[in-house]
Formats: sequence, structure tokens, C-alpha cells
Amino acid sequence: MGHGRMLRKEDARFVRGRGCFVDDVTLPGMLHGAVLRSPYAHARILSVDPSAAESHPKVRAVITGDVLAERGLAWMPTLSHDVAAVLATDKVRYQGQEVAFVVAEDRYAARDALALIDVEYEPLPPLVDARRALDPDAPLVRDELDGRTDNRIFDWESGDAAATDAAFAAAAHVSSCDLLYPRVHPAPLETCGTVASVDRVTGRLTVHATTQAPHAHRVLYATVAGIPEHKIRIVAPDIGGGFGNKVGMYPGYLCAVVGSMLTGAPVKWTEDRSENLMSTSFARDYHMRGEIAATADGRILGLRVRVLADHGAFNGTAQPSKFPAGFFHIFTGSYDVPAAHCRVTGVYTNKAPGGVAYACSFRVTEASYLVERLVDVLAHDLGLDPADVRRRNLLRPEQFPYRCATGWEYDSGDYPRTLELALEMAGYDQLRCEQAARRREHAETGRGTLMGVGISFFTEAVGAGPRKQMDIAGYGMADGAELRVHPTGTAELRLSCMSQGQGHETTFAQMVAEELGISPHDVEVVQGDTDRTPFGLGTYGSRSTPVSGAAAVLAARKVRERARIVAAALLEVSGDDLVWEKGRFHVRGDREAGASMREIALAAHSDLELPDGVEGHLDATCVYNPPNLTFPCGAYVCVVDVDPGTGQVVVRRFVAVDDCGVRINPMIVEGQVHGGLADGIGMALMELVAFDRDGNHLGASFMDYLLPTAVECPSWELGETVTPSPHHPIGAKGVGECATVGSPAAVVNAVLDAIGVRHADMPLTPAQVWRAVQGSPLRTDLAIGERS
Ligand code: MCN
Ligand code: CUN
Repeated sequence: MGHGRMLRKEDARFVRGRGCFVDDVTLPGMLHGAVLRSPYAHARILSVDPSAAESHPKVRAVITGDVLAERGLAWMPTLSHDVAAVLATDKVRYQGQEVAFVVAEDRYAARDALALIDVEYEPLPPLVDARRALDPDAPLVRDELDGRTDNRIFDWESGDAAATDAAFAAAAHVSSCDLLYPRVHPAPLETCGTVASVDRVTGRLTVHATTQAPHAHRVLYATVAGIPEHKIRIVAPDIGGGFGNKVGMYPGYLCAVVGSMLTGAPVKWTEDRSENLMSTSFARDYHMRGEIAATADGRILGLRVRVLADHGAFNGTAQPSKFPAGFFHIFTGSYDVPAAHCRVTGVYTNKAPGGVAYACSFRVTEASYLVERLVDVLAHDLGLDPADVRRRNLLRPEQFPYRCATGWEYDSGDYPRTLELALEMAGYDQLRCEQAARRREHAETGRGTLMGVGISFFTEAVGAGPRKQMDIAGYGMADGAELRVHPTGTAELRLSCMSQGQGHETTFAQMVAEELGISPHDVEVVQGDTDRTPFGLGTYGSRSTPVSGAAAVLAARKVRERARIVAAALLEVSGDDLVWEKGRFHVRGDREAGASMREIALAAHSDLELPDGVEGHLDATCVYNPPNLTFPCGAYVCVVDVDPGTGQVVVRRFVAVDDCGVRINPMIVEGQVHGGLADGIGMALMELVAFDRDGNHLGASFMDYLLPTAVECPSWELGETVTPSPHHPIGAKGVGECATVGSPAAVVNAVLDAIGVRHADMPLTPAQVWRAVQGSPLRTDLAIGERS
């Protein structure tokens, strides 16, 4: 019953190939859509002639920007106070941008007809390098916005600049470093897609879509398309990975809706891999300058950070409205830093929009990488052991709840114990001995590989709201849960969050089962259908367990209190005289006299006389507005072998000690950590969305955009500490993005430790490592063609 290593309920269908993904949805009379995309990163559109495509025998409609403009749909609001073109009308602003949409009788005809659309472009010089975005002669990306004269989207700061300057002025030592967190892509296994169906009689719109946030999408459709919410149903069936890629709205979704309006038939649109990699939400692209002030023995006194954030052509980043740089200002990480300040400048470039996504926790990824790299740079500069520098600065257990220099209140944690456990599991001291021996051998013989040990310690901030501080497009970040208990004692839990592979059908059933003392197999979890679930902002920022999980648990506790009233009537005693034991109330002092949840549920629906004012049935709902985020943490140790002759890196070992508070299903948590660690190896060593000088996207297939496989991953060595969140009803913290946030720094620190280099940017490909060994690391943000 309840919490524990239960096998995932959803796998019964997944391992049999019986899942139902959006592309599996087939509706009667369904047509198929395809998107025509811009070959240029920046060009004026002189004309779009769809006539040849329209006369293709199987084509039913061609939608251009002008067709949308007639309906007021050419531009849609983004989640970040910007507008984005649905289909380009005036200019194309990145390669792969949507220009036209064909609706045809089959997928192949739709694709074929794309070639018949005649678009005349006048190529313009593109802005590819964000560092040139604010130059006076830089191409203006968003010239259509009124009064705009430069590419600045926002300037945002956090922390105390004066106190930080004072800390730096007084410090014995300052280290600084320029770091790039390169543009990467979440690359979910299933690409994005939709099936839109407008019923011309009822006016009802049904959208099957790959979305992590069905209710947020419904609100957006209502605002954009002018269809009232109660006439819109969003269904997210099974989702083959999201990783943030499926939070926002994409033009293809809206075009399918318009296609259905025009033809009266359902329209399916499924993007291919290249479309997904080129045009949907990318991640990172943060140019960071970090400075760290410290005492001579490595006690951190201050942190100062400047960031240039490349947001692409539209500001489409999905952040809580008040935080244009997400939660980046949690960059003091896991350390007791008295003074800190950051300034983030967001700019437009001629690249695909997005800018969050990929297990990012609203930019904690960049923040965590920055501080963990800076601590290693500090250790390098002062000639100290990076483990010792961390020991000297980690928050101590008695400092919690801890308010960091930029204002976040960390809820709980035992950082020293977590670090020591990881170091002990790794055998840190022996590893350092081995490293010294290997270095000696290499110096003497010029042969053999070098080995490196990298440490990272991260603090995550997950579970957004509270709604007063956090909203997306004006909608507060609180989530609902509805729990129905059927007369036979089985239950149905309806949620606003949406699993993309995280196993919610299992863990949420376990949470309710634990509270009600019934079997998790008797709890059906319903999500991903706005007709059947309560409002809420969905799954991202690892907020499902902290927010929807709390809602589910509290709804179950309400059910239990209702059950107490019913049991009291049934057993003819006062409710106060009843004692709860898992799944059953019994009369105090008489264990035999009791009633099980099943008996109580039946009684609640029967002719049993209940006290005045008690309505019967056991169903309950809860809307949970979290009082704070939860702050999971973790200590990671990575061991790599590096061949300095070829630059080849082999990740030999990876030790990960995670603290996500109380674990509902330890097996699922470990699975989440495994996935995130693989992400970390991918980003640190191989993943990169690169562009050439002309803004051509150089990573539009898995031949170029490299993802890690089991071959690159070691057998993970996991450990845990458990400090419950004091404000979550069961002490759970989120974990879904932890390992992605925490692991890249450990890998990078390990590689640089092996070759004795102060800093080189990700991805540490063999070429990059080789160049770093030679003393001139590459810049990875520029074109591959320029890398010589
Ligand atoms: N869990 C648990 N005990 C805890 C914390 C979590 O048992 N103390 C369980 C949860 O109940 C849930 C899973 O672990 O089944 C992840 O929970 P949580 O940390 O609440 O994260 P979310 O469910 O909100 O998932 C979102 C998070 C994000 S934002 C990204 S990005 C990401 C990630 O999850 N995308 C994923 N993990 C992913 N895993 C898969 N397979 N696919 C994705 O697209
Ligand atoms: Cu930022 S990727 Mo997850 O929050 O969906």
C-alpha cells in the first residue's frame, strides 16, 4: 500500500506498444497539415503565391499569413509579454520559421504541395551572434515593433549591487571567468503534434495536442482564437517526453485549428525531427561573466554576474511573469554568500525562439552551472582542493530556513552530510591518489590517459507558486485536484498536471493510496483532458509533486475526514472516538469494532442516516497554492578518463546523492535521476545547437545534434539523504529536473580537472578538449565552419 518501489502502472501499455500518442489519434474524415518553413534566417517576404499548391488535386486549403491576418490570427501572444508570428507576413526572422500551412488529404500530398508554394524572399543580413545584438549597426530583428531601435528585450537585476561591490573591494582575492552555456535542445523522443477538430454545428473545438499544460493551452486558444473556453477541449493523451519542449504554443497547432475551421474536417499536424530541432523551444544560450570574491583560504564573500541572454527572434520563454530571467538569481547556489548581484540582459537574434525548456527549472540550470564552475575556478586559482572549498562554504543545517542574498528562502537540507556521503561513495581521497600517479606516469612516459574528478553541489528551486509571486500570463501558479471515491471504495484522482514520462499514474495513485489506506491499483489517475480535470498550470519546473501532489494529498485528507463522519454514523459513536489505522477507522479501545474504507464508501452512498448538514458521498477537491518553492539538493562526483592526444573523454563513474525530501516511489525517483544524469553528460560533452554565419541551423538531425546513449553513460552510483520539506504535506520535494541541473558542472569540472585547464566551454567534444590541452579552446557558440 502507498509509498514504495511499485512498478509503473503505465508501463503495462507502454511496454506492449499500446500507448496512445497524438499521432495515434485518427478521427473520421481527418486531413493532414504540413508547414512551409523559411530557408533564410532573415529575409523580407516580397510575395507568397499559393495558387499552384491550391490546385493540387489533394490539397484542401493553403493557409498563409494573409489568410490568418484576415482573421486577426497572424500574431499570437507569447508567455512573456511578446507577440510571435503564427505565419510570417512581413519578414522571416529565423531559419525554419513558419511561412505557410497546407491542408491535404494525406500527409504525403501535404508535404509535396509545400514545394508548389512560391515565396519570393529578399535576404537580409542576419544577427547570429548575441554579443553583437546591441551594436549600433546590428541588424534590427524586430523592426515591426513600434518605436523599437535596438534588440534589447529586457534588462533585469537582482541582489544588492552596492553591498556586492563593497564585498569585492574588501576581498583578498577575486576570480572571474567568462562562461557560455550553449544553446541546446530538449529533443523529446516524440516530436510535437496536434489533431484539431472544429464542430461547425456546436462551435466546439477539440484539440488533441502534445502539451505539458492542457489548461494553459486552453486559455491561450481562447484568447488567441476568440473561442470561449467552455467550447474548447484540450486532450493530451500519452506524451513521449516533454522536457519543457511541450509547454508553449507552436504555430503548427494554431494552423491546424484554422485548417479545421476552413475545411470543416479534423486536421492532424505532426512535425518531423528536423522541424522539432530547428523551430521549437531551445534551451540556455546564456553568455555569462561570473566574478567571485573570497578570502585567501577560499571563503566566498561575494558573487557578481553579468548575463547576455539570447532569446532568439521572439521572446517565447515560459517563465513566471515577474522573472524575465527565470530563477537565475538563485546563483549563490548551495553556499553561504553574504553579497550577490546579477544583471541579465535579454536580446533578440535571428534564431528560433524559446529559451527555457530542457529540464531547466526556470534557469536554475544556468545558475547552478555558473556557480559550480566558479567555485572550481576559485579553487584552481587559490591552489585549493575543490572539495575543501565547498566544505568551507556550504550552508550548514542550522542555517535553514535560509534566505539567500537574492531573497529566496531555502526550506531545508543537510548539505555537509550530502557532500560527505557522495565523496565517501566515490572514494575521493583514493581517486586523488590515483590521479597523481597517472599524472606522474603521463609526465614520465608521455603515454596513457589522464583522469579527473569533478564535483558539483546543486540547490534546486521547484514547485512554482505561490500564485501571488508567480503567474504565467496573468494566471496564478496554483493547481487543483479532485478526488472521487466510488461506492465500492475505488477512487479516481483528477489532476491539472500532465505526465510526459514521469510516471504520474503510479506515484499520484500511491500518494492517495497512502492517505486512504487503499491499494494504488484502486486509484485511477486522470490527467491531460480539460473536460475531465480541474484548472491548473500543468507540469514543468518539477512542480507536479510539490503542487499537484500536495493538492492530491490534501484532497485525500478531506476524504478521510468525511469518511470519519460516515464511519461514526455507521458505528454509532462520536467521530472523536474513532482511531484511523491504514484503510480503516476503529473505535478507541475496541479494535474489532471498525469499518474499512470500502465499507465506509458504500455507507456514504447508502440510506444511512448522516448528521444534519452532512451531504454524503466522500468526494473532495483541493486547490493548492504553495507557500514557497521546495529546495531539493544534491552532491555529484564524476570521474573521467581523458586521452590528451585525441581529446576523447570517457565517463568512468558517476556518483549522485540526491535529497528530494520524502520519496514517494524511490524507483521512479532513481529513474528521473538516471535520465537527468544522461542529459548532463550529453550537454557537457556533445549537445550543441550551432549556427553558421548566415544563421543556418547546423544541428537539425540526430546525425548533427548528438544525444548521449547508454554507450556514453556509466553505471550510475546513487545515494540519498532525506530532509523533508517542512511546508509540503508529505515532505516531498520535486526531483524531475534535479540531475539535469546539477550534473553538467560535475562532468565539465572533471574533464578540466583531468587536463588541468582553468576553463573551456561546453560541449567538451574531443576537438574542444584537444584544443584546450593545446591551450586554445574553441568558441562553441559560433559556426562549426569558423572553428579552425
Ligand atoms: N517523485 C517521487 N518522490 C519525490 C519527488 C518526485 O516519487 N520526492 C516522483 C513524482 O511523483 C513523479 C516523478 O518523481 O512521478 C517526477 O516528479 P516531479 O519532481 O514532481 O516532476 P514532474 O512530475 O513535475 O515532472 C516534470 C519534470 C520536468 S519539468 C522535466 S523538464 C522533465 C522531468 O520532469 N521531463 C521529463 N522528467 C522527465 N522524465 C521523463 N521520462 N520525461 C520527461 O519529459
Ligand atoms: Cu524547464 S523544462 Mo521542465 O520545466 O518542463
